[in-house]
Amino acid sequence: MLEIWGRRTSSNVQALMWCIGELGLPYKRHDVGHIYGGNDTPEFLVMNPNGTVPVLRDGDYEPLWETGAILRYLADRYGTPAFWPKDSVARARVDKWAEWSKLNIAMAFTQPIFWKVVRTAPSKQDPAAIQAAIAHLDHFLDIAEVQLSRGSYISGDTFTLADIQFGHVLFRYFDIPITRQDRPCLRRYYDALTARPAFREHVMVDYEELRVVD
Ligand SMILES: N[C@@H](CCC(=O)N[C@@H](CS)C(=O)NCC(=O)O)C(=O)O
Repeated sequence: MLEIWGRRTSSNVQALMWCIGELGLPYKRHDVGHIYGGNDTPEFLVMNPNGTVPVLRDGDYEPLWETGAILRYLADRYGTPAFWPKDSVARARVDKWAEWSKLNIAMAFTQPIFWKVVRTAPSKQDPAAIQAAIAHLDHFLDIAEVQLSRGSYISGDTFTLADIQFGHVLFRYFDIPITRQDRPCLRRYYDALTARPAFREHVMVDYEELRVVD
């Protein structure tokens, strides 16, 4: 049985839970972090000295942190060869897009845009900084748009671990009030993700508990 520590509203927890859902694995999740607290206790810090979520424990093995590492562990141990190829070259193609997505999409969206729009009081928001962050993200979304014009998924024609790292921020990207350029392939891709039960359950999660108001 997998045990997960992390609140449903954490984007990294969402990536992990979506992966667990896609792989059909049984789990128990504890609400930890942000309004739930619990990530600064001695017990938690023994599992993860960073005090961040998610943390995953698989049976009696040592607890894991860093979402990218956890996703690779689950994919390697429980994923199909289509989701996480056995062949080094094919796997590197998936991993390349997964890493790129974490660094250039998820990290460029969550703190610089989502936090500044939702987790910052309107009176303290900086529209110019938000617009600059959107322009930065747009550059990488243009690359994604070209890639998605070539195949149904971010690393090709198959749903893989890279889609978890790329797609898990798209619900919020399309939901918050920001300027979005017209990208038909990205929109088609996102619409397809919203038909996946695990994406609906673990990613399309209400984020009102995070909102900061004046
Ligand atoms: N690099 C880490 C980042 C983990 C992280 O920053 N998690 C956030 C939530 S997305 C967190 O723990 N925030 C503190 C909290 O929720 O209290 C990873 O990818 O897992």
